[in-house]
Amino acid sequence: MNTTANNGREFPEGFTWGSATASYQIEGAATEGGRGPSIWDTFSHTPGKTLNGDTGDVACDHYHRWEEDLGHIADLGLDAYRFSIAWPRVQPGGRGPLNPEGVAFYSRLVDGLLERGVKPVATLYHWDLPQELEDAGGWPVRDTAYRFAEYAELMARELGDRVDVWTTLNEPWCSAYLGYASGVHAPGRTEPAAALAAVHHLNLAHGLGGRAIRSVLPDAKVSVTLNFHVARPVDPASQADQDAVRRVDALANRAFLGPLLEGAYPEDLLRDTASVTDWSFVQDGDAALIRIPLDVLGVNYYSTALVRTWDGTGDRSSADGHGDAAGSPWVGADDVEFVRPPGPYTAMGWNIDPSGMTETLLRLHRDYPDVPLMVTENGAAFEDTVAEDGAIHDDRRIAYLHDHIDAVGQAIDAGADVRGYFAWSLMDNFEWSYGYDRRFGIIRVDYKTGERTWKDSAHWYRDLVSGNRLPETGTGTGT
Ligand code: GBH
Repeated sequence: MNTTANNGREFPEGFTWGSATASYQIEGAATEGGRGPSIWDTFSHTPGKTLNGDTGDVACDHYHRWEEDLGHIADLGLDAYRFSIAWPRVQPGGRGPLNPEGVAFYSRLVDGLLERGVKPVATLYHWDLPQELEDAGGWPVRDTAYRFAEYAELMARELGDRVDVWTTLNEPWCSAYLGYASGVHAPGRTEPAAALAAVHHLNLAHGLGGRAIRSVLPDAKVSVTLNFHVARPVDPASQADQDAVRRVDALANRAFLGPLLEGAYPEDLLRDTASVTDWSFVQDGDAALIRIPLDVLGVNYYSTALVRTWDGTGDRSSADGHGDAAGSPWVGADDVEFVRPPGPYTAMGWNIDPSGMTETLLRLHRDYPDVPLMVTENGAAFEDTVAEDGAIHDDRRIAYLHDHIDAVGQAIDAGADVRGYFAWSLMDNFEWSYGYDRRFGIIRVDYKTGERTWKDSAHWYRDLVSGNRLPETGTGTGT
């Protein structure tokens, strides 16, 4: 809360410190224990879809090494651990009865966390849709939302009373626009209208899923995690550039905040996308189904964007961070140009701009003052080098985490109700279309041996967590 010159920054008592992972990125064991295929199995096994053809078949082998990983979580002293449940592991075809062997895996994990005094924060959907549901149409199809609600209810029955926070979806922006518009994520479709239908059915899945959880557990804490885009205009004085900012905000942020928290899609979003779809997939009554009370809103934050309206002349830059995708994720915003923002950058090519974290938290606090916030992901990939003695001096990651946690502290000082912070990620893992090439972990994973090694950032984070205090500076320069 208070900043003192030399002692760094104290966080409010009871502030939750955690770290996060996701099922497909760490578990491996893709065909074991009765697990069915997900869209990410299909996608990653399709030539050309991921860097080096990497797949999540083995990943960090967390499915077998979960107990060792619990040990690291306990040694870090984390208050909470955010993980996701692989839908195709517990309900292989996305419908029908649960697979007891899959459920048992998560049950053991949750019990293991509780035994170590760590709160389980479970996400029901972190992108691994059962392939059979995609074969039936995927998220552009309304029935998928009902299948999700059924799955959510079954899991609430199995783990409900032991899970501290239930998160319905992780980053529906990615599921909808990267999965169905740009096609750089599974299932790799490039159909703009379908992407907007996916936006709606993901929102509907949240509402139906949250209601299903509460039907089993009336006091369950229900949340959803969104990834926020902070877009800034190239020329703040330009009306056209300001309009580009508004359109990005509508597609990326308000397409979710509107229905989830205000009960309607923004008018400007409907107007901006009118040439793509008439939104007839939105049925009477959906608004009421989607808007359910949120116990906490999860915020994932990584970087900012710089945008302008392309005037149609000169070379168009495409700094969307996803290379030469077949399509654009920015449905109906073809003339919005993403300009490479000033650095420094992480190994993802994303710019480092902690001010966007403070801005996001304060905006959400201003617009939804009654909704507690939790930073459910923040972190950075860098090219880590292993020193001769085996140490990993990841100063730049420490600096990144330091500066972003400080930015969270600034938002708290300014009045935002932020309850916790989760570092992405507990360990290096399958970074989606970038495979194993990009490392976000505070713990290194040797993919040949499976060995886990704490990076300097893990030691640094453990000290921070134990003191509930951010030291004045991180080591390194952040460049
Ligand atoms: C999260 O996605 C995921 O939840 C997690 O699974 C993943 O491993 C992690 O972050 C790291 O990628 O295009 O240059 O403007 C984050 C996805 C990252 C997508 C930031 C939008 C904007 C950067 N988002 N990105 S840029």
